[in-house]
Amino acid sequence: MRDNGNPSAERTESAAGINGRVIAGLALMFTAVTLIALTGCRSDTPVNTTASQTIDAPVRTAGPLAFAVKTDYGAGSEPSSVTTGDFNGDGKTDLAVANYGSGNVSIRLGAGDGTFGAKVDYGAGVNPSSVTTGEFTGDGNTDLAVANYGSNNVSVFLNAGNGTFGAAMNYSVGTGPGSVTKGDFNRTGKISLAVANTDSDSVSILQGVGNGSFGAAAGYGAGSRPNCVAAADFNGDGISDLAFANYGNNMLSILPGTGNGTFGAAANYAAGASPHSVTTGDFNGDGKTDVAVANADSNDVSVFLNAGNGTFGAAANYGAGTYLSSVTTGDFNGDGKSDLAVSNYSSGNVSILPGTGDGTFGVKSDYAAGAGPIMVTTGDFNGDGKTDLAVANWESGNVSILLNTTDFGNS
Ligand SMILES: [Ca+2]
Ligand SMILES: [Ca+2]
Ligand SMILES: [Ca+2]
Ligand SMILES: [Ca+2]
Repeated sequence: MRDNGNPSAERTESAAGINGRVIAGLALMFTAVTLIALTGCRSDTPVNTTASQTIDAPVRTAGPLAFAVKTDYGAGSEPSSVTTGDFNGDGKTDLAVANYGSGNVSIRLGAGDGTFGAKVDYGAGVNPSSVTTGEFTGDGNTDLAVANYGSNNVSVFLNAGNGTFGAAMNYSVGTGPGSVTKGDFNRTGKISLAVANTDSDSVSILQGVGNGSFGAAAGYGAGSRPNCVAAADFNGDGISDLAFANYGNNMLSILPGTGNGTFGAAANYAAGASPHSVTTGDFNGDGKTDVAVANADSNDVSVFLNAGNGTFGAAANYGAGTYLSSVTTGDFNGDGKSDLAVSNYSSGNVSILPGTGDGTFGVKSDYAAGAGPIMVTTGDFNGDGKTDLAVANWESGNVSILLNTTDFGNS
């Protein structure tokens, strides 16, 4: 259906289409069909947060979901991925953005009132496709890892403790890495990295040493064109497993972790057309981690409920906007139930699908982002206890911040 040729060549042609010609419609078509293939992935590991939200949060009478009109902050060229963390340790949530076109990562420190300070850029590899946070050294400061699609490596940036980062240390992975996430895959208490290699149909595991360096990558098969990887414990054995969105064969793949840093054979589940992003959460409140996948070509989200042993039933599908590029979880209306946030690349907005708590989702509501939103992530940017949104807009070269203004009611 798509991406049968050389993806790098397609992306080069696409970039030329955007930058070299003034044929907006054609450029948009190229972008939507090819560029988005490389990201749109929730690269954090939200399972713990989601579980605590679902189980521990007080049940409240939530008002209608509402977000303020977006505020935009400039990024580099073709921002492909955004994540959040407290990089300077002031208790306020900051932003990290990977820029595909400019080969760097942009940091903006949060002021705590929903606004952000000036952008500081750090050079990464060629065509960064994904950024995640982790504590790689044990000093309590949040570090960064960036997957570089064009240079087939991962750049690790160590935090000096004040929100500034040292020069990148680069580690080779497979071909065309499209996504990076973290986990303790060998139960050493040290954070390792899992990288989905979109062009070599594999995952690379970089074992964390604990001092900020990583051991050589070990590779495993991961389906056909894995574009996004998420780590979570699906079978409840206390060991991190991996989930992949594979747009080459329209499958969700689950790789069980063995606990020594290796993984067992993949189990595959049918998703919609061209799944590009995967996230995890407990959608029915049974304490077992479920999965949601955003399907670009079928314009819907596939929700897979965990049978309890790490296997999944058939997907239930929920429509969102057009050309879904990413999905993540959060409790946006304060009812203690996990909801879904989806970025719609071609519609230029974000859809929120409210969770009912029984594993199903209600009618979506839409909120405007920039042009070509390729990834949405969450954070509380103004410290009011309500989960806000940050959206990386590929075509407009910025990040949209949408503050949650929902009336959570009395707790
Ligand atoms: Ca901060
Ligand atoms: Ca569940
Ligand atoms: Ca909710
Ligand atoms: Ca907030």
